[in-house]
Amino acid sequence: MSLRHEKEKGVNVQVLLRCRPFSDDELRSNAPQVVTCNDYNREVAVSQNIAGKHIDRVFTFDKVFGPNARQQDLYDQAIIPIVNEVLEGFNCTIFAYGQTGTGKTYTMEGECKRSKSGPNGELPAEAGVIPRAVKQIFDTLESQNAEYSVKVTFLELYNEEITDLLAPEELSKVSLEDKQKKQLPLMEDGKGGVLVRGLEEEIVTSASEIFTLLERGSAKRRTAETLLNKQSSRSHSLFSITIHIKEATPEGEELIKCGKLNLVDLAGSENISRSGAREGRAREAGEINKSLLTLGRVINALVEHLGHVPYRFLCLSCFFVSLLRDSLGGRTKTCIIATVSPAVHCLEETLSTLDYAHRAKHIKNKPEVNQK
Ligand code: ADP
Ligand code: ZZD
Repeated sequence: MSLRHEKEKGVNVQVLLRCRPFSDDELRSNAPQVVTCNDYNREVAVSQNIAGKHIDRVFTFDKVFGPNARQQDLYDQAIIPIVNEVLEGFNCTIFAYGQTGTGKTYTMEGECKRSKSGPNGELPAEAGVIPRAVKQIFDTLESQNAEYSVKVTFLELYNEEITDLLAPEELSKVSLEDKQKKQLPLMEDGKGGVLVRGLEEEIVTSASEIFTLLERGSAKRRTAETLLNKQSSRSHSLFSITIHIKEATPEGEELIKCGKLNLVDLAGSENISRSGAREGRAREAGEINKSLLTLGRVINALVEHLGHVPYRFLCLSCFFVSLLRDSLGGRTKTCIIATVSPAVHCLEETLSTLDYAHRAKHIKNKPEVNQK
């Protein structure tokens, strides 16, 4: 599609589906398989037997990654082009959406069971989107003859609270009474968005520096989870990387392009309320994750073209809302990676994830390059 066309018509949110392999436990218990992926045809089939009747539902997505797809396959086929657009000066957001235990964190972060990286600075095979994107960005910038700067932030949202995972202070000092004080203040950025004041924005000069920060961030998250008794399935995490590139136009003028990549690992989708009844119960229990509730409502409203999109619904964390606002129907290019399990015991959540993800395909954004 031509750039002008994109600007006028908007581009759809890109929706990918990834199904994880059976876990060892599921294999041991001979869990029946209900999800079948056809990566080539971009189709996912869910089959179930109800009262002796066999029912098949088939969904088509922009891309489908079955249980055999490796981290590198997903990255090469779906993420490389997005990161290239960030390097061209677009804002892009990638969300991982799905039930807890289906591979959101595996997809976004990955795992490094043994060494942090292979020889020659190569990433481990299990590295996810975040480390691969960082590597692609620095490899590209270092091969170009341009001046650049790179900044990263890494934060976590739990209920209405933001934790800065890069802030240097000792987490052992964080106590429950201190928690209030550690909340980051939010302020308007004057452009309709919201900024987190006091958020640690680390300027980094190499990929290896980012890995040190990631290590700090994930250690900090683990400590916070234990100390504050958090349920990680209820928190969202956001890693973002902002790039400024100074270029000279053929006329010798200076041009600054600014691209930003947001990588969001959403809380488990099973926490999203879909029926009023369930919401009522959750509210009684006083445990609604407001941000999550709203993501579902935002998707619904956008898909149904309701005049009023409830971004501010329930006065949830403004920062996350402003990210959603821009990523679902705004100026950002957005990709949703929906994750599911192949096993029968997840069937209900799998169908709900597939339905939501399928609906999100209709959301359109109007991406614009940021340049001065
Ligand atoms: P979530 O973040 O959605 O709760 P995780 O990323 O923690 O889920 O994944 C749950 C488990 O499944 C982990 O042990 C992870 O290693 C494994 N897993 C998830 N996706 C894959 C995959 N595509 N290939 C291999 N293992 C996976
Ligand atoms: N998923 C792991 C972290 C966790 O939950 O702790 S894996 C990647 C992105 C953001 C944060 C951490 C990582 C991760 C890592 C693990 C340990 C120390 C540093 C970073 C990782 C995995 C593979 C390649 C690079 C980084």
